[in-house]
Amino acid sequence: MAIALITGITGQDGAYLAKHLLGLGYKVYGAARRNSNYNTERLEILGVEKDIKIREFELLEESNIRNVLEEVKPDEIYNLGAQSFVAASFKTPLYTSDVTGLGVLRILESLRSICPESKFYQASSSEMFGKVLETPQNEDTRFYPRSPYGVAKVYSHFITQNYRESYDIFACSGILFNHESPLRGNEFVTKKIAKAVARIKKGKQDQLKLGNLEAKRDWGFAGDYVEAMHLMLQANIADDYVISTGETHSVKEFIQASLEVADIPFEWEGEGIDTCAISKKSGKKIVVCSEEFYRPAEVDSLLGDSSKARKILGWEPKTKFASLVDLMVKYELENN
Ligand code: NAP
Ligand code: F7E
Repeated sequence: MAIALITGITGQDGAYLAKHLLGLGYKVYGAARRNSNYNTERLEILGVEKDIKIREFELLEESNIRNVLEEVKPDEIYNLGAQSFVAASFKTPLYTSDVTGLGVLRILESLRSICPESKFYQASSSEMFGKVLETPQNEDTRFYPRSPYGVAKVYSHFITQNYRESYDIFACSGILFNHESPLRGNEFVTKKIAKAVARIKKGKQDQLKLGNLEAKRDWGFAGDYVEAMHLMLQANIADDYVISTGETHSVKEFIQASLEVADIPFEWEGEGIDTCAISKKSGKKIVVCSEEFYRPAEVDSLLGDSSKARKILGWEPKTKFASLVDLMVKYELENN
């Protein structure tokens, strides 16, 4: 039975990947940092928490990483752990660089001496493209990160590549574009919108306050994207792959589609920071913009070209924008 170790097991992708690998017959170890108690809520929602062996794991602590690798000796390591919220990275740039950037080097150094045969997956990000230098973005597009998070991911991307080339480690990076699900963290824009729209529909919330509605993202479904992570480690050659849907939509379009799914009639008014959505029923503003949610530097528009992954890995996204919005808003209407 193949053994997989997943860091960031308590996060969105950790839960979906664990479920996917268990389904394929893997023995799954989940690496989680010590809190007052482990946040296993997402694993419970997917019904897999009892099948995963949790090990204490802190990306800031190399001795701890070494101990886990010595005990588990995984065939495959999926490094999904990170300070992953871009907005927070402007407030904690050093911490983000340490966890999201240097944390990867701590794993690679430990892997190199303890289990050099382990295959390694690094969670790279479309945030590395930032202020994009070409559209759509593919594996050859130059990086231009726009946040401490994006810069840390560029570091971890290149250090992964460097260990592959220097030490012949089977190390891959998946350059994943935004991927969402009902298990997405509450602070990310899609979950924030889906949750608020359901609450507005039920009369539990009056208004949704957001930042830049013009930003565009290539949004996919996390359940589809974790399949690509696994496929990368099964390929003959270790390499890097863009994973995306090939469609881009603005935050405003996401709101519009969400309000339509919840059957809330509305109309847009104003422009830029004065944009708001007015309920046709109550005449009140149900969506407004606030300076508070704008970032010091923005990634305006992302659109991925995943033809390499489609060709070599045989991967393709099954869930497109409309279905993603539908599944996220309906989940909130049923469970919120
Ligand atoms: P997420 O939900 O924020 O999960 C992040 C995970 O990292 C959580 O389990 C968190 O643990 C853990 N973590 C944070 N700091 C840690 C530390 N110091 N030591 C050990 N673990 C730590 O993120 P996600 O959406 O699942 O994304 C997974 C990975 O893909 C991340 O590396 C992210 O940067 C990257 N990525 C995500 C996307 C996307 O659209 N979702 C796109 C591209 C790349 P706690 O539960 O204790 O906080
Ligand atoms: O923002 C805008 C915001 O925080 C998307 C992470 O998983 O994907 C994610 O990073 C857009 C941005 O995701 C609000 O300014 C407007 O333009 O959902 P987000 P992100 O920053 O794209 C990448 C690929 C990762 O790797 C990251 O780990 O939406 N926006 N108003 C807002 N965003 C938030 N969060 N909240 C707002 O109120």
